[in-house]
Amino acid sequence: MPFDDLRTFLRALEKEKELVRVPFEVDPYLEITEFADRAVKQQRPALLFEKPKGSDVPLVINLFASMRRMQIALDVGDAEEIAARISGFLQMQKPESLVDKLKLLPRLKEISSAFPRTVKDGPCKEVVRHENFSIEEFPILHCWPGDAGRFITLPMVFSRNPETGKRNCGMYRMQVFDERTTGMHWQKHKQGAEHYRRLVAEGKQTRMPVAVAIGADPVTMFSAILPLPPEIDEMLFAGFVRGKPVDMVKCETSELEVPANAEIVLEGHLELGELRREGPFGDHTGFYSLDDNYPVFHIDCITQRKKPVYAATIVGPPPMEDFYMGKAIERIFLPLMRMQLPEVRDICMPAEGVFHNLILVSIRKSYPGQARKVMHAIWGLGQAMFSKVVIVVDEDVDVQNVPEVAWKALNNIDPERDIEFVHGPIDSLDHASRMPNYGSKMGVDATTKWPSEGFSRRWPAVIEMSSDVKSRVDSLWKRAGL
Ligand SMILES: Cc1cc2nc3c(=O)[nH]c(=O)nc-3n(C[C@H](O)[C@H](O)[C@H](O)COP(=O)(O)O)c2cc1C
Ligand SMILES: [Mn+2]
Repeated sequence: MPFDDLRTFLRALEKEKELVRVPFEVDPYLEITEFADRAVKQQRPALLFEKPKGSDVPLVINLFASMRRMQIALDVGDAEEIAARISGFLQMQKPESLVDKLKLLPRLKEISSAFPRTVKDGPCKEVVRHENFSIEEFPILHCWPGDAGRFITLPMVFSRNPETGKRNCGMYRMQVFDERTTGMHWQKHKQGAEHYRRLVAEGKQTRMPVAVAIGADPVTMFSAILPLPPEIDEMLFAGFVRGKPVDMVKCETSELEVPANAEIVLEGHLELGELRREGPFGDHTGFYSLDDNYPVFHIDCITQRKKPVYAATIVGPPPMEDFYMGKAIERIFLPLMRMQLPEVRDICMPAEGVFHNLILVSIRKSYPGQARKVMHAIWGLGQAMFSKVVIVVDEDVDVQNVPEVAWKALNNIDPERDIEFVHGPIDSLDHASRMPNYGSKMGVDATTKWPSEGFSRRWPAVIEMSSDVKSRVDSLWKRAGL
């Protein structure tokens, strides 16, 4: 059964010994970060701080910070199960016989349960405040010593595309400026920023309504970070993954909708054209991302549960919680990538590459130059465009095994011949590119080179022991006392 809200998820985690309560006072200023950082690196349970200093609202962190917790969150034995369900859809055939048609029925149910439902009311409306509120009531983290202030780190930010009316939900951090004002750190390439640009270009209104939900059922929370194509509603995807529609409820002050089961909802608006310095912020690159100008979010109304739980995460030197979320995304999106790039066998984004710096790709090579074709396709594919280094290897290389990739790839390249540089869009968090958002990327063709690619020498085989000798030594091993 999918979780109905954050608290049922917390109960499930507690039952599985995947959640620890911290009953004494801990400071959201830096101290909770140090707890969360050590907990994720030592693979300890999620942490529920019952008494964050200076707030009556408990704080939960590291909800998704292990493979196991990711599985519980998504209610699967393995993220690959979701990938298999997606593949099932993509490969759906026209039913020929009655039996085929009957087999389709569960699929149809799956589709119908994916659509979000609009409901009249929900727990996120237990308390509605148009006045006399302050976000400083919540235990918002000051994560790292060099941060510009407190940041809301796990928000689901809702906006609408003014041209198509389609909804978007993205996770964009929000720096607290005062009791009712925050930053809105949607980077240039993200959907919230695109909606903002569309509204400015239309010139019909001066404000952009935005709603922010904090804490919900885990699949809905997770869906906010998915790199979906712009016009696909994250709430639809969440409903598909949950096998149950996401209930959405209309905001008090705008036409936007938010998950009815949310813990806390901040309703507000941006004044188009108003920008303010945001950052620095200790980011998921493991470095402080530089300060820059971003829109300002004005909060008009807070709706919440009577006793809300505040959900947060920290990012920083990897691996952090977002690595595990990213790993699940990698698994879920592989079949979608393979629709366009069928030669791709597997991909891996190692933790040290912080998603955008490194992607390892194994391919089944069938024609000359195919590794380069795959690199360029990745640079043209949604948020994979940010991949600063793409390393393409043959299908016999296990890309999940980073030492194996390093060993084989380094042996297989003639650097001047096999490395290619391109210019293009760069992740906003990259601090090394010559200018923000624009710079160079590198592709490494570490596949076996063919005569049809101009390689005329012989290519050696990888060393392997014969299997009969292996099994004989298996039996002698113990006799040797090893
Ligand atoms: C913990 C966490 C924090 C994030 N913070 C930001 C952020 O501040 N700004 C941003 O543009 N993307 C941020 N992201 C990445 C986006 O959520 C991600 O790119 C998402 O796919 C964007 O959705 P969109 O394509 O609908 O805009 C963050 C991701 C995670 C996991
Ligand atoms: Mn989106």
